[in-house]
Amino acid sequence: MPKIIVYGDIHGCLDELKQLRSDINPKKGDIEISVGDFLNKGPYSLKTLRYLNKHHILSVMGNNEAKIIKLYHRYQKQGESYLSTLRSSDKKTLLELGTDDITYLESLPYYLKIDTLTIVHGGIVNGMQLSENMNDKEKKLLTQLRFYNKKHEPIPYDDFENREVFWSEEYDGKEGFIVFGHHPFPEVKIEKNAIGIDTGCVYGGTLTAISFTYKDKKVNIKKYTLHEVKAITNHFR
Ligand SMILES: [Mn+2]
Repeated sequence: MPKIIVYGDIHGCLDELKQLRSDINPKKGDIEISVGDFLNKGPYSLKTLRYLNKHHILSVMGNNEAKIIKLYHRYQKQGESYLSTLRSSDKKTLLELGTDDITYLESLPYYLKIDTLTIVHGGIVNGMQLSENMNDKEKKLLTQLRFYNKKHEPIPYDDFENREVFWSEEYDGKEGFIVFGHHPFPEVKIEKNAIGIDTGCVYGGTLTAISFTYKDKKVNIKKYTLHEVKAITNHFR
């Protein structure tokens, strides 16, 4: 039976991705999708991008892909001097990529929906409707959402003090069952209407994938399988 396979945040950890794929052994007809943040921080950004394309693995936009696109355009404008302002891993990733690669990154969708399954990198706020013409604020949430404060407002990553609840704990399911990444959890974060599969491979955790059976254009969200491989090392020290 055909499957939909979604990979957690790869962050250039190509060796682990290859190991995970060899464990899963995808067949022709399976649909493979990266949850975004397949590049940056880890060892092989460009090679991972090429590998995804070669194996027809789809991806949604992660905040790291969005960031590299932004940096690339600033670099084009400001020239060499701009590079010295960047973090070393951002700079390394940026310099690996060519114009065609950036064009590919710019083509990534902010979400993918297959039947009742939805894939986004960060998360979605209840009441938000996924559509082709979302504004920049909504796109930012899709790639970056993590915690709400007491007033249910999304807060920036570094506002540790006001973390009240993680978005997926309150998600109402109206935009489908969501597979997301972005926030590394020590173990897969399982909710009623969502599942977080970033298990921090680049930080020495594991690379996780989730697979669903896909028959007659129907995804069985109740019945999924988790796959994981251990990181070779902490790639981001
Ligand atoms: Mn991310």
